[in-house]
Amino acid sequence: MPATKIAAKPSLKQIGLSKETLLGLYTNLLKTRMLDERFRKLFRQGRFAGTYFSAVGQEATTVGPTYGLRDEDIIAPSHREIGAAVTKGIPLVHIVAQIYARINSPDKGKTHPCHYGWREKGFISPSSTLAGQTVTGTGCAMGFQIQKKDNVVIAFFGEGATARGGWHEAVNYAGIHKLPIIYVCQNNLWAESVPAHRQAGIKDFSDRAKAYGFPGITIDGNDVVLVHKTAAKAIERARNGEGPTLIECKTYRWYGHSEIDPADYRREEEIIEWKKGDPIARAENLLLDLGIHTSKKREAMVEQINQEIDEAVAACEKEKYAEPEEAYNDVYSENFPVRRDDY
Ligand SMILES: Cc1ncc(C[n+]2csc(CCOP(=O)(O)OP(=O)(O)O)c2C)c(N)n1
Ligand SMILES: [Mg+2]
Repeated sequence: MPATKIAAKPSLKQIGLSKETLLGLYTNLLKTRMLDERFRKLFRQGRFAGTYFSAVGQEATTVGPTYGLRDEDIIAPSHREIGAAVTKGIPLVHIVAQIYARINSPDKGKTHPCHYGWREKGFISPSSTLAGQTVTGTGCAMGFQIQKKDNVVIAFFGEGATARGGWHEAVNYAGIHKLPIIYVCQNNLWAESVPAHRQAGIKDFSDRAKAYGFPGITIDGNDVVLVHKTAAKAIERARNGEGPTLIECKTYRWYGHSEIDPADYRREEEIIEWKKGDPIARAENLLLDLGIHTSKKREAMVEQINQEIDEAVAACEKEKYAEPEEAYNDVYSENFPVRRDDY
């Protein structure tokens, strides 16, 4: 009888990350997933208005690059970056208040759900115009370069946004000036109902970087270890003044474009196939194999996270909406610290 091959269990050394980093990544993945699923439920219950853009299935693409950043580093997010908001350390109560558009939200209820932002943690409130945050983020990277600071910017966007003119202008500028920015493309194969092959004549969106003179790489976006390590290298490059990197993370959104989209333009088999590669389950299995996690620990984590979410939701549901005059506050800044002629 042929000997059965037993797959060797990985070691921490082979993975190349510390136990603390792996547990940190996993905790943020789990928290993001639980918060996201809770928001979907709360929306269906009619507890907040508008819609909700779930990022379930894509968590590793945002948690991986954001974990370990400095407070001074800047995130330029789009509409599916709940994982970056959680991982950068925006308090849950601010995240929930943003979704509920209440006065205790950092933007005091000015913007649409999923436009998280908090100045203290360098998290820019995104613009609804796709790729708008790529332009603002590139401007922030220019600011760091002018100020001779070794901070970095991470700009997130979907593959659909890379067709926008502003996106190309921003990355071209970053390539010319070797700006400290990492562009993370979450290629979830769809831009609303438009499949990726109807959005571009290329298979890998990282190829776009070639035109702008900096490296582009395509990776499995559901492998949080790979995403984190790839981003860490790009961050180091940026801090060393070597310029931008484009990282394309292949991933998949499990649900509709937003909660009001039944997503019936997708084949059931495609969804089933991608769910098999669930980034949270993959991270969890790795930790179990490494012997640094147990199902009992998971239960305790789930209980604690649920309690934190319950408290944040209860606090926000008690809050008021802003008065209409609030629309005029915090819109323009009198304070422009960077002088263009210093450049
Ligand atoms: C300039 C502009 N066009 C259209 C929209 C409407 N819109 C919002 S998200 C979206 C799809 C974006 O697809 P992608 O960039 O791949 O991100 P994903 O939603 O898949 O995460 C569209 C068309 C918009 N916000 N801005
Ligand atoms: Mg997309």
